[in-house]
Amino acid sequence: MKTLRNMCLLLLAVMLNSGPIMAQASSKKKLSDDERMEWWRDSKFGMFIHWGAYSIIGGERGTKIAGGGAEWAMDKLDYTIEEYEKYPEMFNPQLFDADAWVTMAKNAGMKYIVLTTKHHEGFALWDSKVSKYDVMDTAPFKRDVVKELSEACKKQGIKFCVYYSIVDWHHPQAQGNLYPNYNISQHDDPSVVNPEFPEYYEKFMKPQVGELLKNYGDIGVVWFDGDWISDYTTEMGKDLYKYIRDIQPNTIVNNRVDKGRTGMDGMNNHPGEFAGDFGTPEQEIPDTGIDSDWEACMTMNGTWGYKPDDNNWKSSTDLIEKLVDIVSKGGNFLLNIGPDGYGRFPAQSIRRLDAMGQWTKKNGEAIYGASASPYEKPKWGRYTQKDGVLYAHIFDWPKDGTLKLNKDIKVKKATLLIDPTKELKTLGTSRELLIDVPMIAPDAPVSVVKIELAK
Ligand code: FHN
Repeated sequence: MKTLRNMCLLLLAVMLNSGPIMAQASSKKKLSDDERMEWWRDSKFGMFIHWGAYSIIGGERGTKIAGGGAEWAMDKLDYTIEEYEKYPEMFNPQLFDADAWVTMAKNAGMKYIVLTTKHHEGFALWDSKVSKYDVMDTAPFKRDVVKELSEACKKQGIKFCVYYSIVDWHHPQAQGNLYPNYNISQHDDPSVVNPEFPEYYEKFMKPQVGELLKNYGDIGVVWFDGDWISDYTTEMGKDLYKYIRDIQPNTIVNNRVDKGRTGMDGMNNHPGEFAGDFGTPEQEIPDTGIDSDWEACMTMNGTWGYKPDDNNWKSSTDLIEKLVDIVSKGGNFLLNIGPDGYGRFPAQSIRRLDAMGQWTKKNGEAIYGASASPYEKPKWGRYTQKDGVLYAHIFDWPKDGTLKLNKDIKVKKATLLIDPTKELKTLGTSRELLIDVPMIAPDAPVSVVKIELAK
């Protein structure tokens, strides 16, 4: 009797521990839209990872070097499907270490990771049952990258998110009008449509997206791309958004799930209602704040995928200022890494992550959970605000030791963010608010003055 009882208890424990992840995800309380977006709005800073078979190619073929992003190697270096297949067949990045990747993101101050689970080349980085063109069946690697990275994120407490390309250059039904004769003027040409695309959508794409949502625990964001092909319709976008939220009700989805934007514009600008939770300006930061959720994605050099020929690196100072600029306008910053074909982050990227981590460790209070500034951009930098506190992020330190701010700011107390013990002298005049600061920037490249506001 006792043995039977023990067996029942054991069975119950096993069921509770190893129940399908989907059941775990969907049994969670359904949040309101604001609750659902909360972690993402507070996070501000995430890591984009562009990794695939193109990371072996590095944007080079013989004497040719692909212009722009090296993740477009298949298109730009004129590979046929058969020629290109040899790269997934040699994908074996023995130096891939999911824990080390996540640690680097965390140390940089990033709160979420978006991995290209399948980019335009069509090669899937997880164990897909829909297709054999994946890391387990085609590649010698035989390790499920999505599984390892999602588990490392969970272990280290950061959100795991998936990028998925709608266009698929390996799939005969989903190449859009981009391949093999890419022509940007055809982006919105509705006459160029593959009548078999709906079959790809129903039998390939949707099931693949379903796998990502059912088998890898909570997915923070589903980040679509390749939405511009004429074959993909707004009806599919709305259907897909619903499908995703039915599986994981609290997941966030970017605006490229639908057809609300013109060409490559970041924000929706077509009339009508569109699915998607946030806009996606790419390689640009809007001039002013935008009154809806948005995330600027950007490369550290000029390419998303690994490209040793591209040495046009943005400086760490520039990247820190971009983070502040984005937060001061109410957005998130999704900063890209293009690991190589062995699984290593480029040294230049690691240096920049380190520098950003040093800065965010000291100044994170002025970034995470902060919102857009109510004041116009000052000449010397940017403002962010949170809980009755205004943060002045100073890019150009005043040579005369006096910081000039908007006259409407009413101060209770001002200090340097890195030295809360020493109160700074302030003087309100009819034209501006003046704050006495040290002659030398205490925390270059961006020093922050914390201003507690009077009620
Ligand atoms: O074509 C892609 C590109 O390779 C890269 O993935 C970026 C990231 O946002 N999105 C596309 C262009 O919009």
